Amino acid sequence: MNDKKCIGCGSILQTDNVNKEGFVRSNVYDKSLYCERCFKIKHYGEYSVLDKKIDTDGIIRNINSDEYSCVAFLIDALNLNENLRKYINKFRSRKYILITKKDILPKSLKEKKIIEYVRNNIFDTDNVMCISSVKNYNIDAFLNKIRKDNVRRLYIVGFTNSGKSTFINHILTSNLMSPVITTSSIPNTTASYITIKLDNKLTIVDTPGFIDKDAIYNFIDYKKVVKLYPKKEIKVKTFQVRNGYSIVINDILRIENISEKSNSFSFYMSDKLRYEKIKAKNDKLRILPSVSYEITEPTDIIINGLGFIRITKVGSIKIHILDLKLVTKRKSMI
Ligand SMILES: Nc1nc2c(ncn2[C@@H]2O[C@H](COP(=O)(O)OP(=O)(O)OP(=O)(O)O)[C@@H](O)[C@H]2O)c(=O)[nH]1
Ligand SMILES: [Mg+2]
Repeated sequence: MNDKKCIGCGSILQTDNVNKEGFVRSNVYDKSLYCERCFKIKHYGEYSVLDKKIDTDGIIRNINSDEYSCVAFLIDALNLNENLRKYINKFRSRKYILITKKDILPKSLKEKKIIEYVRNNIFDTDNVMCISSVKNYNIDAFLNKIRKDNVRRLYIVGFTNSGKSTFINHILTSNLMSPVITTSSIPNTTASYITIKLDNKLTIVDTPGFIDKDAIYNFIDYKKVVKLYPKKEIKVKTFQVRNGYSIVINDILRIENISEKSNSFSFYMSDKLRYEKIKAKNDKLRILPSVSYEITEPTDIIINGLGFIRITKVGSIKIHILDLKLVTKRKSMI
């Protein structure tokens, strides 16, 4: 069999194994542009998680060995944290950092602050921008920039679900090409490289997203995660929390004010989550692993893949959560 590829996810089409990437029924192989998984995602929104381990180091090695490569590292605006630094630093080529999904951020989170945070804590470059594919924000500005920089081949990389394929579809549309790449809110949508020659000067390559072991989709069912991820501008929920009181979110986390003075917790997360204020004597989720933080300045507690909690006042807090790896903190960006 030759190596005809699925135009939606980049897998080589095959007719042998229904559970492996790139499967199509043999009677439709000749006329298929998409594998069965992509076809279903596109037409029925049906979720099935790809049975394939993404070889992050292999992808990085490949890109590093391409002398014409430049990299656009896409970061979901809700997942900005310092752990990203070590991934970005693995790429040797020229790097552009794009913070995606600007449209879901509340207006109070200023672009200037986000860029400042990235430059100070993740990677210091002039080439940082916030974008939104949904709102067509800064996409043309970015394309103009890379054309001016004479970029020949741009690899779009980053963690799964950061919006790489959606971004490329958007570029395709604005270049009067069809937005054929499959996108979805489940992890691992793109399975292999998808190379698109925009014109004689510029080629863009979509890549499979890296899997973040410490993100929420590893700890709760994918279908639930899809529902818990904000789709439109976040409406921040703020609670005044007295000593001993906690806010519980679904069966995911409990955050407790353990200092004498009351504090204010603001949740930059989906409004589909269930928030509940409870008293100290209520043991809900106390069984989960916990971590305490001393808050000495306005701080964001990031729950990887879900959003973050802004804490404004000095004091101590305790978080019980499905897994402690989900939690990181940073100086508040607001
Ligand atoms: N609100 C909003 N959602 C976006 C934006 N870009 C992408 N998304 C959503 O984010 C989810 C993931 O998008 P994809 O483009 O499939 O992400 P990806 O990085 O290609 O993911 P993998 O192929 O798994 O690595 C989808 O539900 C998209 O609709 C954006 O600009 N704004
Ligand atoms: Mg993709």
